[in-house]
Amino acid sequence: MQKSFDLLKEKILVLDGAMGTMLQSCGLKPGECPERWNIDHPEVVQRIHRLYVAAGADIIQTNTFGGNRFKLREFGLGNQVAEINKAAVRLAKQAAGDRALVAVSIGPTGQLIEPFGETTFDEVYAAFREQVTAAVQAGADLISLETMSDLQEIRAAMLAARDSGPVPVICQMTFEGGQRTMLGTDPVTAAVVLTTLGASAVGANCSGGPAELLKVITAMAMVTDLPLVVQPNAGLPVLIDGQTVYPESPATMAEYAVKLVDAGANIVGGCCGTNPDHIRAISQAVRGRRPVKRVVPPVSALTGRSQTLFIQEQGRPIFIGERINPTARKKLAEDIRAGRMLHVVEEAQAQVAAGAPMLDVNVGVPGVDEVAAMRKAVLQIQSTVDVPLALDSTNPEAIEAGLKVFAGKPLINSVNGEAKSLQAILPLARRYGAAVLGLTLDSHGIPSTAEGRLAIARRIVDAALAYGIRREDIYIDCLVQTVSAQQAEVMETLRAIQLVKRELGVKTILGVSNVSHGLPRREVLNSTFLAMACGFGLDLPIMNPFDQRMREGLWAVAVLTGRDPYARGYIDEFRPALNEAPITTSEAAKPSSDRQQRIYQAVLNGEKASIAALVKAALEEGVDPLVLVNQTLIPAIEEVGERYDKKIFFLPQLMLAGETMKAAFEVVKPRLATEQAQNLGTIVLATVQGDIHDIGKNIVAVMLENYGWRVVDLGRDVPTATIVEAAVREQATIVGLSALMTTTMPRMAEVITAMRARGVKTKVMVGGAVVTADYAAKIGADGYAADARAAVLKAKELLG
Ligand code: HCB
Repeated sequence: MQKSFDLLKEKILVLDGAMGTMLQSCGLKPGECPERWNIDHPEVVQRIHRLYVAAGADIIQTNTFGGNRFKLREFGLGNQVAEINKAAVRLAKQAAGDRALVAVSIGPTGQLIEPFGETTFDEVYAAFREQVTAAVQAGADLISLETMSDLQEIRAAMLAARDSGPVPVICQMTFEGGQRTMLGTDPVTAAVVLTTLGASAVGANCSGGPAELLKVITAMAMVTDLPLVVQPNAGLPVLIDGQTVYPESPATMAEYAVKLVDAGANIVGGCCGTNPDHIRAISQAVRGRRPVKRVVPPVSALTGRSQTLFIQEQGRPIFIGERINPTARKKLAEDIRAGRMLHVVEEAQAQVAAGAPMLDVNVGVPGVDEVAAMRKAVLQIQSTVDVPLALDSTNPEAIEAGLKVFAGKPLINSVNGEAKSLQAILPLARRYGAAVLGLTLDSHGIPSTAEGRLAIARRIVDAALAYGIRREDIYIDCLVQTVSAQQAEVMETLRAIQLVKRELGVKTILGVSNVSHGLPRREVLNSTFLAMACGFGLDLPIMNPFDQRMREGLWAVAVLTGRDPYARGYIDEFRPALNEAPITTSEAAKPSSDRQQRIYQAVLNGEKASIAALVKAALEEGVDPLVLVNQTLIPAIEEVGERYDKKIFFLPQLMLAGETMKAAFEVVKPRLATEQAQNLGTIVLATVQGDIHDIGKNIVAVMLENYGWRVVDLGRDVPTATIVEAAVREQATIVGLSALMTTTMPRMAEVITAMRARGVKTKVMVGGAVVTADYAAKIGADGYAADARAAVLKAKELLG
């Protein structure tokens, strides 16, 4: 029975290994055309295929890596593309029988595509189309796009592959050092773009060996739910006695194959330097393994060539810079009309410099050839700034021109609820792997109610889904009217945002500044409306990046809507520059080892999740728990306090540091309390009412227990009456009070007065950062302790 690509749902599929290096070992000379061997030496090519099938390959790849017209032209074979590719597929099919699938191997054209070179997207598309069509006609089961470094080239190949018939397409790029392709694309961006383009599997081949590709596969696994494919080289080649040698053995490649499968790979094979021995070892190693189940939450993302912008519900909201729009901008319109694009590019650069993570591009000047203008603008903008673009036009041809030349995943701005618009735009989004912005208007205009807008949004979303566009790639603009003309409708827009998100589960977009047309001080209205819209759930505002109030307002939005936990981002953005002079910690209290230094830093950073492990490790290494408390933890929290004083830190950081201390202390505490001694008596401890600081009081408690006291810890924020009650009930020898604020210190006096008024003679010891010996004496306390050690001594003294 013929194998099916669907098998990868149940098992790991094994791809074959290298063809080129195998042909070389069979006599292919340097400079000779490998693809010609499909015609001249078919028996050799077929023998290699058979060896791979016998080694356990589920998929074998044809000898057509350079079988496109550009490459074949170099050997005078430019007019034999169909013949060579068809012959190659026939050879592979005969060798595969029903034991393996045949994938036509499609490598790069070797051309530099615009803007880096002269070759156009259409020319490259045509070359791939010719090659893939021949291979598919000859019966190729799969299309394998491989060793691509240019995102534009693999996009063109992908379109050609999809246009050649319903054959699964596996897409592989090659990454230098596991980080970026030669033209700068990172694995995440590649995966996002290829997933939206409709690949059947994405991944990487070639590169510098399996260790590098493990990083690539791990990164891709986070952002795509597609099957992952990987074909590493047998390591980085080295030259030994004039021979190119690939270092990795079959056993090592097999070990890595298992690691790659564990990282999420579904299809594993080999590239340069691998041979049937490697594939046999890989096949044996992955036999019986089932694909790892990956749960990848839907990812809303747009990309440039070398970066991905995630539109998520965390952090500062992303926005789209709106300034490349000639409406009412004479100089820009003139620049576009003249086809110069100088101001367009300057405007793009300035917006990105002002912090715009994404740009809208509208070149709709009356009378201009918008198709040519869009093409040129996109090419030139992308040559200088690499951010995702929103291609903004009412002309589908202009949109398509932009989609072709933009290397990445753009946003189409826009489609609306009219059938004509949906039919023109949605197929473009699907074809070119773009996200789409739907305007809630149709032939009747913009509905005045939120419900009316929701109805149109639903129509757009349903149509987009029917075209195969993923829900996470649909953005709805609920359109705001100007408040001066339609005041009652502004709140309807906001309600619509909420409704659309809740009912349709898509992201929302809004051109914010429309709201203020016709009114003075537009920036006041714009920034307020922006904040309101974000409060209602707006995901992606379109706005002026030069409006500082709006830009900064987005940081405030992030804090106020809980998108910026502990206001970390806000504080980073707005705190005064860090004082260069280091904050001094006394010599004696300085952490002495790297480990302690790390713990010190962890308290400063508020790393409450990792502190326990760090402290545990330090204790296991033999650090004295008391030393850890006195020389690392306490100095660290004190430095937090100093930073707070100097307005370098703010309340969220104080809170995080406090929680981190608590987590650290949970680990240290049992170690401190192991040395039990005699029972000296009972001490009732409390932080006084109104004060929630208890780190110091907790340390005092542990130390007292450690020295033989029974401690009744009443906790923090403890009412005076409760303390007095406990002193009597527990027949306490000493009451220990803690206060850390000038506002709560008087509570200590209140406790002493209440005790004495009730005739309770129990001795009282006081402490806490703000308390002094003088103050203790003034309120009639029996003792004062500056730190936990002093508290132990003072308690003993009070015991007499
Ligand atoms: Co807090 N806080 N804090 N805080 N906080 C302080 C105490 C300030 C000094 C910071 C500042 O402004 N520079 C300040 C008080 C200023 C003042 O009154 N003059 C302050 C403020 C203002 C506030 C808030 C009002 C902030 C706000 O909301 N705007 C708020 C108060 C809420 C409330 O209590 N109602 C607040 C909140 C917090 C937390 C929650 C974020 C966190 C506490 C977490 C917790 O304890 N579970 C916190 C922290 C961590 C601090 C700092 C940074 C550290 C305190 C600390 O743990 N020190 C502190 C700044 C500082 O002190 N440098 C800042 C380390 C311990 C080991 O020292 O002095 O407590 P310790 O204890 C020693 C010693 O005094 C003695 O032994 C201990 C061990 O050696 N000892 C006793 C203590 N109690 C004893 C009792 C005895 O009988 C005998 C000895």
